[in-house]
Amino acid sequence: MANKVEENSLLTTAELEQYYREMLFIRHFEEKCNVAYRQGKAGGYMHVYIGMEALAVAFINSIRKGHDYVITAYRDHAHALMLGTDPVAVMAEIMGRSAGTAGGKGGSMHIYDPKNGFYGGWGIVGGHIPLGAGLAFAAKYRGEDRVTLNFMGDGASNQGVVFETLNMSGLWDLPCLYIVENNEFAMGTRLEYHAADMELWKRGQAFGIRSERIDGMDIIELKKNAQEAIDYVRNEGKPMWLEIMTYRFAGHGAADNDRQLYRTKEEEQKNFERDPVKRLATYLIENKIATVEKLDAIDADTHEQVERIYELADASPFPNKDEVYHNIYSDMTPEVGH
Ligand SMILES: Cc1ncc(C[n+]2csc(CCOP(=O)(O)OP(=O)(O)O)c2C)c(N)n1
Ligand SMILES: [Mg+2]
Repeated sequence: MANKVEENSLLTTAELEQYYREMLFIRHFEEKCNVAYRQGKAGGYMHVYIGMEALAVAFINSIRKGHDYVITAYRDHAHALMLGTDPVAVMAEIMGRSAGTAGGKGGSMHIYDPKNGFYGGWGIVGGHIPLGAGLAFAAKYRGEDRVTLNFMGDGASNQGVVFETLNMSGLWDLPCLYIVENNEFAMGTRLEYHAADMELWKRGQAFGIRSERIDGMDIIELKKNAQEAIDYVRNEGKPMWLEIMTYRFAGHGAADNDRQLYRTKEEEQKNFERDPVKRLATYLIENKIATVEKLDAIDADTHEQVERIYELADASPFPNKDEVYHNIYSDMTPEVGH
């Protein structure tokens, strides 16, 4: 039977445990990616989602998976994992192997899996925002009730093309949810050095778009707000702009080894206390929804899963020379009724 806590949060014990498991799975997956990078098994650029796990978990659990569309920038592993992309294919892509989502040609920044509604994985800051609006336009034009989740960073939200896209979205009522993952940094540039107005949530308002700022570290609150926003976009057939307050726990990318050049250890420590995984663990234990032993078992289990994923990805060969022109371009036109 649902207890008081569950009634308040409108989430069941099973859902809360699922989100805990998913956030931990992403965290262990990302930690393993960092290991792979240090081993020289992942090349190029790689950016992990540690500290931000609640965002992908809350939003992607609030859509119709495989029906709705998702697009994001290069910090993209978690979005694919949450949409149901084979985790071995994600890890193999990061390691440049033929079992990867793009046969090992895209790498970490270009995970792509349209069968699961994932349209990438893009490296040019802000470049994918109009592409996401295009997905939303296609859905509207075809009379489909699909929602597009268009994720971007706080830095990306300064790009000129974002404002053009918002104008068209407001003008044409595109069913697109813009989600600004405000992790307080654009590479080594702090928010206060890159944004004239740090209240990024206001930016949608200029285009008549409903706009809000939401906490991104409390998965219970976030899940409720994410569902409400997605329902609004789907039911009203209108865009929405959200700023989600989070923090990037790791460096910008795997090659960023000197975070103290742009932030202090004290600041980091203060923000690590906002950890969405620890926060949910405390909530589950204090409210007697789960025991410490249960949470430890989930931790060990997800850790073990990731180890196996890594081994399978590592067993996949590098692409053959004759595959060099495969998986380079993709027709992004969403298939009708996929
Ligand atoms: C058009 C363009 N300019 C610059 C870069 C270099 N660059 C890569 S990531 C990044 C910072 C983006 O920060 P943000 O949008 O906040 O995303 P986050 O990395 O925090 O997720 C920059 C400037 C780029 N990839 N594309
Ligand atoms: Mg950022």
